[in-house]
Amino acid sequence: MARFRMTTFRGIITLATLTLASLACAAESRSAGADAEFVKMDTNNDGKVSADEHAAGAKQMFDTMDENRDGKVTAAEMDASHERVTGSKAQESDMRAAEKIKVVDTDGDGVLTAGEHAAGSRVMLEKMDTGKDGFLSREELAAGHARMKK
Ligand SMILES: [Ca+2]
Ligand SMILES: [Ca+2]
Ligand SMILES: [Ca+2]
Repeated sequence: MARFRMTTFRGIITLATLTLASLACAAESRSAGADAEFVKMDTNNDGKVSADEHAAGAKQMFDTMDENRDGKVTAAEMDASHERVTGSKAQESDMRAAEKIKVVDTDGDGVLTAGEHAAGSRVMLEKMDTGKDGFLSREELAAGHARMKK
């Protein structure tokens, strides 16, 4: 009887461990994009992204998107870079590149300059910095991403 109970107990533990593991896994894949981005931006590895680190990360992203290096990012370049980075075409559910540009395109010419992109990412940082300490925590970045996807 004792033996039977022990086996049942072990079975429950195993089940619980498996469930936890798969939950953690699901959460991980959901926030993997934000997490990878966070690690990349947190260049001094202090666990938070400063305004400077965020600006540097945004600049890097801009340069990656600006394929022909003319200092401007067009909707086509943005779509192409999305394909390069993710390996798949932008989904219907994703925001169109033209719409993304419109959000920060202050002079409304449909093209993003480095200045417009920098200003836009500063606004984004302020919006995501819900703790208002001037830094982005991992959680704030993940939450910001989750909000953007809605
Ligand atoms: Ca940092
Ligand atoms: Ca360009
Ligand atoms: Ca513009």
